[in-house]
Amino acid sequence: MGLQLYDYVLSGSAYKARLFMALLGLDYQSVSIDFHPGGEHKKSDFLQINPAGTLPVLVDGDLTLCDTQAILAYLAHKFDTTNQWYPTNDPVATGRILQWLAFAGRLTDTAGAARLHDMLGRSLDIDAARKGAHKALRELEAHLTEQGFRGHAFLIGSKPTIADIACFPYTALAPDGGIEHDDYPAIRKWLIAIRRLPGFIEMPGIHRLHDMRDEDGG
Ligand SMILES: N[C@@H](CCC(=O)N[C@@H](CS)C(=O)NCC(=O)O)C(=O)O
Repeated sequence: MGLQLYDYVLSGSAYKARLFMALLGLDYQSVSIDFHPGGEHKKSDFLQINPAGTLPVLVDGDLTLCDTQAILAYLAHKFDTTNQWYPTNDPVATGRILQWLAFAGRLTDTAGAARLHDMLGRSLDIDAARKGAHKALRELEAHLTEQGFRGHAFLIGSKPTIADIACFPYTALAPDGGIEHDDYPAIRKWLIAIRRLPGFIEMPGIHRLHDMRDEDGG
């Protein structure tokens, strides 16, 4: 059997896996989970697959992987013949990618949480979530501005890696949680660069480039 993804259409985390598989040209079977309103990811059948009760989950034969960033790393190692997306032969790039994969977790916990609050009525401290998201976006903006000075369009260099894929969805979806992009020009440019990648796919809330205002004239 091929790849299987436990999936939910509105999940930014599941979209990371869907997007990366599309960019790699991989086929997979989607197993749709009723995250909302059904809460199927917290029920016993799903908890046997992922005790953490989170989406997505990737199954490849005997392997079950439950963390989105781990899924991206696994897919890159197994299927990326170019060694572009996760160049583990380069210690500096590896360290930097792992740093941004951890940062992606902060985006999920802040911008992603604010989106759950605003879109699905999740009860949480929305002010803390938005404050944390803006702090993370300021860090991302500063890094991408520096990268721009070096002539680099992406987080690690001139080519996209799994770090970009991990950080993209909750940055792009931040306005769904009341976190606007107005103060982050370098981030807006980076979001467009990712949308330009061959094989890019959309999700609700992240449209294809031709639906957007193009900010750099391309
Ligand atoms: N650290 C996990 C977090 C993934 C995550 O938070 N997924 C969301 C869906 S986008 C989820 O399942 N949340 C459970 C919930 O809020 O009930 C990962 O990156 O895989």
